[in-house]
Amino acid sequence: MGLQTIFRAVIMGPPGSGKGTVSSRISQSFGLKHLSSGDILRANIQAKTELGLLMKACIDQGQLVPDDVISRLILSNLKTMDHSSWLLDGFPRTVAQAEALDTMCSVDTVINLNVPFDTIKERLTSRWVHLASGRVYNIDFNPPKIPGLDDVTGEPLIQRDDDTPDTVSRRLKAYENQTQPVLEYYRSKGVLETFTGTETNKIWPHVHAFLSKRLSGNQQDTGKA
Ligand code: G5P
Ligand code: MG
Repeated sequence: MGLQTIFRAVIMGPPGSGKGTVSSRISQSFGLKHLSSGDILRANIQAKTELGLLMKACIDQGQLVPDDVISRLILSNLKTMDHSSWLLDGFPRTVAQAEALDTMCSVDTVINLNVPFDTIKERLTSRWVHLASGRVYNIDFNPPKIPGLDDVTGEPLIQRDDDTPDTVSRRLKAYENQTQPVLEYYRSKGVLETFTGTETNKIWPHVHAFLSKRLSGNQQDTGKA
């Protein structure tokens, strides 16, 4: 544990750009622990926690939840992962959140999925998710083996309440206004890595190659230490 270098990554991109899909490939290939703010919020809603009940209206309307609430939630989760490499998905989403994260640690790399809005809209209305694991499916792109059921657990899949066309539009606006400035924030720190495309399967090999290089660099650092 002590010899290993910890790698801290963030994955960004508009709603539906494939953050969840690419994150699960990254955690399978490179062993980074995947932490998704949206998955954590939805788990709270499903468990009817006080936080979940408070945040549900916000999320269903396609608005961002308050910075202080989400920052506290994510930072406390990250503290429990002190000794492992991680990949943050869905956080930070505002400059205030990025600054909050910086008070705890610096980010080694930010993977930015740059997918056009037109491509995204139709993906989200045909998305099905397994809430407990965060696994995502798509009727066209990666359908479950048995319609309506999760491949691994066989449990039922659901559609997200915020995947209706109107709410998707609002989420895209929130992304433009509140999240795009975060890209600038990380670009100025020199850690932003942008991957552009309309298909995850074409973007993925580039992400894989980039991380292979970055992570082997990390291991060399370990060797020297
Ligand atoms: P989330 O949960 O972070 P979003 O809106 O950022 O939600 P989302 O919708 O989860 O992002 P994604 O993870 O980027 O999208 O994309 P995905 O699920 O992998 O892929 C989308 C669909 O496309 C899937 O069905 C997938 O199978 C399919 N797909 C992938 N690739 C392809 C392809 O190449 N082709 C095709 N045809 N399909 C493909 O946040 C939700 C809400 O929580 C709150 C906010 O209210 C937010 O709206 N929230 C926060 N609020 C404030 N601050 C934060 N930090 C917050 N984090 C969450
Ligand atoms: Mg997601």
